[in-house]
Amino acid sequence: MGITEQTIVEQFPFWRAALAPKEGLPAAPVTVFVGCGTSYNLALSLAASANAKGRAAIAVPAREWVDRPQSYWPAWRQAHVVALSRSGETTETIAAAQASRAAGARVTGITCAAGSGLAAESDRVVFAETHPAEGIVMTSSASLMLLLGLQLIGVPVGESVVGAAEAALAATDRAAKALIAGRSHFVYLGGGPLYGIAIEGALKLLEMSQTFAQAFHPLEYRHGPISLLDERTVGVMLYGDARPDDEALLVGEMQAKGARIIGFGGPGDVTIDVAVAPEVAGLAVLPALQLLGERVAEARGLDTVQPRHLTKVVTL
Ligand code: F1P
Repeated sequence: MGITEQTIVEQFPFWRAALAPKEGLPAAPVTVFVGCGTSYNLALSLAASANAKGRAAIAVPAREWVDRPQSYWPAWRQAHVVALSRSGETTETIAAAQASRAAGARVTGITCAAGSGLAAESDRVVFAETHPAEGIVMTSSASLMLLLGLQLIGVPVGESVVGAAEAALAATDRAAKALIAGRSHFVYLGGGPLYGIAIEGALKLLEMSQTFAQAFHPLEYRHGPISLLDERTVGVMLYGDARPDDEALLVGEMQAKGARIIGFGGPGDVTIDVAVAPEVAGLAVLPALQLLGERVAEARGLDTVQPRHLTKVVTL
């Protein structure tokens, strides 16, 4: 087993260590989740989850929040900012925390690096210890920061989620080889909090395997992007709780046009059970999506420890 795969399959003890309940985020007119790359994808998912819990929230790429916060929220100085960064050293994310505080906003940092630059720029730091072997590709830390973020917005995360994630990972691994054989175009579909998770699944796959991957809200896919679908396509459907029947119809349409589908929580050529409350479904499927990237890379003979053009931390 390669090092990246180890950080995926061995992440669950770190989840269990992070389960202790946390004090929630302070009240604010708006909560702004910022980050870069994977951390931004997590921000997207968390903002959707926060809104569903009654906390007005948006997600903004860290550099956008530095350069033009007024484009994202008119009363941006009144925001509570939650900055996510595994390394705590990404220049744009530190700058977002600094700019927020300079404008009078308070900042909560979510990180896997307690003594980092982000920690120094945060009013409160929420930290989880991650797999020590994690390298350039963010795996275990992504799941952990999502877990922490869910706790901070009041979503209960318990042992049952950990078990469900382990089961989804194992089931995905059993299905992966046959599912991806001969396929080179991957489409991830998810709505609400699962949209950020779909984007993260696509990012993981393209970072690890240099394979074309895109993500869409499920029914948006029919409005143009479906023109690329053919017998080279794998569809990854993250079924939501709002309109699973419509999502299943879309899956049928995609299959009829040649796609092979892995359905998390609903029908496909392969179905992966996601036996958890909808508000933690994204967390439960994330390790399985990480492993899918690893399996595609493996099939292409690519090294996921040194992915092309990528570094662990992006600084300016
Ligand atoms: C953000 C990030 C990662 C990506 C790569 C470069 O890092 O974009 O998502 O995998 O390693 O940096 P961080 O701010 O979460 O440390």
